[in-house]
Amino acid sequence: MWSWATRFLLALLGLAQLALLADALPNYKRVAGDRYLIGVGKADITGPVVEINFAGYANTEQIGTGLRQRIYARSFIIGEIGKPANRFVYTILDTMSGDTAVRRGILEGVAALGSGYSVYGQSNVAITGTHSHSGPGAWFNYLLPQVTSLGFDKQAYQAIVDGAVLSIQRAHESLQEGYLDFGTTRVDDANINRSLYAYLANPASERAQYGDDSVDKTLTLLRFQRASDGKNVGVLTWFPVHPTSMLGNNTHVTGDNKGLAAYYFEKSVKGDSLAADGFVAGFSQANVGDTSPNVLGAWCDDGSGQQCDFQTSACADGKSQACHGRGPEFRALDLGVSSCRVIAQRQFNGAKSLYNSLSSSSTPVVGSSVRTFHYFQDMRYYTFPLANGTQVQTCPAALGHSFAAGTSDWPGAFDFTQGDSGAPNNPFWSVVGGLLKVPSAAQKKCQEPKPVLLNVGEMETPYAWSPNIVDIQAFRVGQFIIIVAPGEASTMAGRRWRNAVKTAASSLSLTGSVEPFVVLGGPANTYSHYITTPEEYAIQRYEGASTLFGPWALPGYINLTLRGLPYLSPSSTASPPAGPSPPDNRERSLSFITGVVMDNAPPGKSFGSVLTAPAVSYSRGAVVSVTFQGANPRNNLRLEGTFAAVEKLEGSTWKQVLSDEDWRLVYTWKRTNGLLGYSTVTIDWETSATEDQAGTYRIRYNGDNKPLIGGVQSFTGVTGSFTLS
Ligand SMILES: *[C@@H]1O[C@H](CO)[C@@H](O)[C@H](O)[C@H]1NC(C)=O
Ligand SMILES: *[C@@H]1O[C@H](CO)[C@@H](O)[C@H](O)[C@H]1NC(C)=O
Ligand SMILES: *[C@@H]1O[C@H](CO)[C@@H](O)[C@H](O)[C@H]1NC(C)=O
Ligand SMILES: CC(=O)N[C@H]1CO[C@H](CO)[C@@H](O)[C@@H]1O
Repeated sequence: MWSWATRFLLALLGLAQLALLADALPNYKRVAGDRYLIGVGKADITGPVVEINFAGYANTEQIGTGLRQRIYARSFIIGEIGKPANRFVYTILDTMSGDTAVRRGILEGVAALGSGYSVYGQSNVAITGTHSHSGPGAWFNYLLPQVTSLGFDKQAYQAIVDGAVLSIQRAHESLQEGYLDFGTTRVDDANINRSLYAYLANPASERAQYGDDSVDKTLTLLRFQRASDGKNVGVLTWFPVHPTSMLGNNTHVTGDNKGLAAYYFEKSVKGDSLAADGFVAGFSQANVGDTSPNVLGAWCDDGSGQQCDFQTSACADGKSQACHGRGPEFRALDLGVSSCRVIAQRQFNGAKSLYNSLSSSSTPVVGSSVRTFHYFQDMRYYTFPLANGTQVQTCPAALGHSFAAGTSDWPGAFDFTQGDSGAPNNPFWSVVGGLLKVPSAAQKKCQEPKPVLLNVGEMETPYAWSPNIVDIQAFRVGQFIIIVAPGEASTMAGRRWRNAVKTAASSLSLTGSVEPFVVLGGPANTYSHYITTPEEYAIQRYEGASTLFGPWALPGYINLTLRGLPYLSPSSTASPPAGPSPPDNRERSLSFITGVVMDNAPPGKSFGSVLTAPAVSYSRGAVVSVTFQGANPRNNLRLEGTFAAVEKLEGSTWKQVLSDEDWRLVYTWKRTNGLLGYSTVTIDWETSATEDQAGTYRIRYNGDNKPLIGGVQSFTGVTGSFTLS
């Protein structure tokens, strides 16, 4: 019998052999870092694409009519070898934000996967959103963001939860030994500061450290490389830009500029000898608060040809309704589609050239330990000292007057308190609007100089309106530290937060002799709106007005993050006390969202009948548009599947070449007779001279109809063939 020591030596030899094998492959540049367990996974989270309000712009009229691009959860797992407890999951959802209800559902779903998954829990799972403004809403835990969506929708919620759980399962099943390395690059033309007036309130000496950058221009990329053959399995990037390229009147689901950048990246490595099958590209959000993708600035659409007022964003009429940020392609009146493509492309280009350059120069992640911490903190009157010793406190959540005005990325749709446009037609608001409470004296004082418009933190009827309890969380792998922010930090807020963590990490020797590297990701775990610096808060533009917990919110978050930092020490085996549980509003949430009653086809037609056939031929660059007799897509979300497909004739068989995943294939549903349940589906294929081959094609529509009585039935419709040349 061999002793355990002999076996251990043999095992080591085995590993060394594997490493030699990989090093022998000519194309792979071995990262000289330490080994970790790494895994990546992606899954579909596309909820109801019609008849549900979109999350982000809080525009009641922005209700889904279809799908341009399916949305996804992308999960990344990093762990310590041989120590299952020391591991974390970083999930990016193509949604407006992380959320308390969604995170609870995901943790429950992961736990239900069985004993191998018991290592994942509160401490080590981060649920972040890209902050896209072009996907279905109605999944929020708290009342305020439910107002515009008319409440909570189980189907919308469950689609996100199930897809996120599946992405984590896939990442877990793909766990293997590998290396991590990272690099940074500048992406200069994909974001600007939309609240420069507030930014300029930060001290000149502090701003001077960042030159002319009133937003962060740095994109950070973390590369995942498996040890077995040196292939890359994924990348995780951080870059701050609002995914508001798609405008507030777009009604097709997309992942906006982050989801599209991820799509471009994943497509670009298909078939690449350095990339593994199933490669996942995550484009995570960073200190997004005051950034905009509308890089041509904010202009008054009132015929005046003027820029919006620098201080207030108002136009000549004294209001900000006419003020709109302009994306690079703002002249194309296509609901932001063209601008979105450009901003996505710019992020993708930066990330891809950085990825390519990592083969010759990158920073390996070293120090084999992985640590995490998480705790819940009640932000109501948390008292702590500033650096100069002055005691300050955070406050119950509240939103100020400028919140109602919205931003130059999209003006506020209605003023909640005056209830003018929009509000009277909102049955949800009719029920809850009367419950608005005036702020207590302590709250008023605490929030100064914010004039409180919505005193959400002191309103618990019929259930909590906004979070008072937030997630404080950070991860560390080697010298790489991730702050998981429960809100949208402004540019300078993010810098201060990262700098404070970096300084403290150094003085606590969390990363040994290697310099710590800190990123900030979010909005994650719960959506607590904005986080500005105290100086920006004093200005009370939209971002300051939306900083829920008062002027000292940022110093408070920094204090709370630093409090947890010792748990990231390689020698730490402890966790902080869990803190108070946030309320679970999933079962008590109101909903005025009605389900599908029935679908029918008019006499002489059946579901899937072609109503508008394609032409005989098209030249590349043209739009192929066809229409079918349809049914409500809420009957079956077809997760991991497709409503629309382009099929190409290859030999004698039809092969699917484009699906809902593809940006250039657009699915639109239209109710044509509400009483009788008739509807149509239009599928538009925006063909491309560079991306599509000439050939013979046809278009397929997969649908599901709901009879008045009985179960949902699937059907498919297919057009005749046509040629593309
Ligand atoms: C959408 O909004 C933009 C910006 O206000 C406007 O220019 C455009 O005409 C609108 N499009 C539609 C179809 O309403
Ligand atoms: C954070 O605040 C607590 C009091 O709540 C204080 O004891 C601690 O020193 C503060 N930490 C830092 C790093 O300022
Ligand atoms: C400490 O700093 C804060 C924020 O800059 C300031 O408001 C306060 O007056 C300072 N306290 C003292 C004692 O200087
Ligand atoms: C560096 C940067 O993004 N600067 C922009 C800040 O925002 C103003 C308008 O809001 C632009 O004019 C600057 O170019």
